[in-house]
Amino acid sequence: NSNVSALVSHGTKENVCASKSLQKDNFTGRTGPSNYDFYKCALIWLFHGREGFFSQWGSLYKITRIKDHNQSLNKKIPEKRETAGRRPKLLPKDASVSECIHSDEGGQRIGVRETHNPSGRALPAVVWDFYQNGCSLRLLCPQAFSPTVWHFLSILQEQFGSMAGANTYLTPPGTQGFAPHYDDIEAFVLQLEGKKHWRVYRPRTDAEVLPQFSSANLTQAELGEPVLETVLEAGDLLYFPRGFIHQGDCLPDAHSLHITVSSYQRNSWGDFLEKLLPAALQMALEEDVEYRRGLPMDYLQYMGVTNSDTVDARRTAFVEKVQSLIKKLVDYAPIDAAVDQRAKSFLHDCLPPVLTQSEKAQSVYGFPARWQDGGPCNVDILITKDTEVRLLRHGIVRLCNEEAGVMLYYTTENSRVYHKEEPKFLELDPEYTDSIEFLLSSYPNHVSVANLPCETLEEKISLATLLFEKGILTTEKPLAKI
Ligand SMILES: O=C(O)CCC(=O)C(=O)O
Ligand SMILES: [Mn+2]
Repeated sequence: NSNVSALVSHGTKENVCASKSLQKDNFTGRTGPSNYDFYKCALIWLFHGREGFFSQWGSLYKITRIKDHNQSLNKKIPEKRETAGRRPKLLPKDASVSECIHSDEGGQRIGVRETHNPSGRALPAVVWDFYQNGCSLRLLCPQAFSPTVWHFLSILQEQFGSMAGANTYLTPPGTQGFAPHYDDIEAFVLQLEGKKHWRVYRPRTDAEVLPQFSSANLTQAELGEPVLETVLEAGDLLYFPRGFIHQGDCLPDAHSLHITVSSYQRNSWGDFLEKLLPAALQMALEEDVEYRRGLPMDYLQYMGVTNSDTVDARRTAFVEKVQSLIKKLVDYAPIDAAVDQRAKSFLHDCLPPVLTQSEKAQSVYGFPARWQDGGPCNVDILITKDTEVRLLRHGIVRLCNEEAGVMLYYTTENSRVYHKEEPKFLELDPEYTDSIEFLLSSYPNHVSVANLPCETLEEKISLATLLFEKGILTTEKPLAKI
């Protein structure tokens, strides 16, 4: 019963595509990820490993188990429980907000939407009261509750090289929760339960194409004709690019539960330049006296908007000087260092990697609790010159050369909740950088500790042990426990 709808924009032309009619040739010739790339990714999730994906959807229901508390609401909701007998926990503070078509006036809905974000915990009884009164519920950060979503997003973040996030929306039958709007992310809407009627609109102006920020709520009067109108049913996927206006409403006979997976927030060339240009100017100021010379004493008199129509040789000279300094900035732009800084914040945004059972056994997590028989039990990690090691994943570390020294940023100690942990890094003696690069270039092959390009065997073993303890390195065979 699955179908894939995608709105794929190519240049100025949009195509509504069903998967069968999608031709790759229509999407070539662009730099950066074309919308085709995003769409292809969506198809890969859906069709490859589909069995695994769908069979694991059970765990998504965990998110909505608060339904258990209100049986009357379950009438139209199929009974699907992940783990019998487990009572839902309270959602953490800020885990839920709701929004609704509000206010009946003389029995008529007038379509005013309000966002309710009561402080404190989202208590099930309160949440269900909102729902029964026609509110949609938005559950933030499902990856913190659901291992499936965590796994799913952790793969996507690696694929996209940009943080992947998610929100889950539950809407009662016959209502619309959110006003039309556009978002600042690439959006993948996966219908989990029930149905939702969607209308999607192309950006209205050039300024709204691939926007850097999300829109405010829009009114129907501000919209033209939808470029896509469709009803999603459980298992369907809808992709729409950043900036496409969308609105979803429930049919009278079905509730809707969907998850929106998002990526590519603030990940444009302009966002990169926002980091790079101040750094370039900083370098130029340090290295080139031209940038430190004083401005002309009289420039306030002939420059400025009020003087912009005046013909004046001093104006021409001023403008040319600015242009030449800007052009010269290119030579000072620390492009690779700025990329490393973005990588560093990306690593902070990242979900920690999800480990398979065998990866766990081959990593520091294979070492059991260290409290035994009423006392601490020392489990030493014994890495020798013959131990075969590799990085757990290629994308989990980044070397950054910073003023304070060489830092190795890593994701393995991140939280499933966005930025709950500070950025994690190790300060490394610069002589260890070759070993990190060696591990990166050898990936996914194992290398023996003896082959790490450190000076002494002691250094090789202590570096490997440190990285193993942080969950960054795994061993080819589970280490013997001492
Ligand atoms: O379901 C809705 O009403 C809106 C959801 C939405 O805006 C989204 O998933 O991005
Ligand atoms: Mn949205």
